[in-house]
Amino acid sequence: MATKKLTGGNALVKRRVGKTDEKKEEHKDKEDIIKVYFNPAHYTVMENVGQFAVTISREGDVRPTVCVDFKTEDGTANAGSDYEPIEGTIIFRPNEMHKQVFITVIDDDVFEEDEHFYVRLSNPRYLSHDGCTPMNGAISQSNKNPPLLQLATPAIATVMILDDDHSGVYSFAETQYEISESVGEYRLKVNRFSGARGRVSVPYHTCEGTAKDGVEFQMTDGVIFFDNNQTS
Ligand SMILES: [Ca+2]
Ligand SMILES: [Ca+2]
Ligand SMILES: [Ca+2]
Repeated sequence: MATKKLTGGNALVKRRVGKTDEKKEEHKDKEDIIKVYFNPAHYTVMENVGQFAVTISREGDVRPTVCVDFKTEDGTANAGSDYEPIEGTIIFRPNEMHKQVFITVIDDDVFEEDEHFYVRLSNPRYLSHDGCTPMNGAISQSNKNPPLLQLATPAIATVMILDDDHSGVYSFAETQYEISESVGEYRLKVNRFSGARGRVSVPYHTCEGTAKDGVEFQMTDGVIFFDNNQTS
């Protein structure tokens, strides 16, 4: 009967409570469906997070014990090298509305793109005394018409792993250079530090100071590239 928790209720619905037929109608709308889903569906974690939790929620009648299976699934991230695969069954006991599944992310020293994987729910079902019964099977003698139990959207959670293996910080080797007018072409050294992961492009361009373009120097711009592990 307690439907306010779920919908906020409105006056119309509240007034109906008590009338058998109308009550049944309301019952059908609100309590005759139990939904399980991820809440939220998107998670973003650092590669060095270690363990983190995804949350699964149950909505609708909170009295019966229900369970649902979960399983991780590769996206661009791979089980065994980027995260530890896991599968199992979550059980919602009476009055439990939120459950967590803990997943371990594998840290390495390799520069990677940010990668993702999935956690999928399946096979929601009632829990009988001797274990989980098939989906929407009878719960017990006391309830001949158990609420419909189903997965709701999102039944798949996406986990984004942000790589923490740094691609580096870039600077000129010196803050000032003194060169003679007759030097011709002069090359400046650029250093990469605090990480050297991945191939990186660094755009550059000259700007006028007191020296003017076309008079004291020639404007130039371009891009320099650092290969993976290249530091200068
Ligand atoms: Ca990784
Ligand atoms: Ca790392
Ligand atoms: Ca990495």
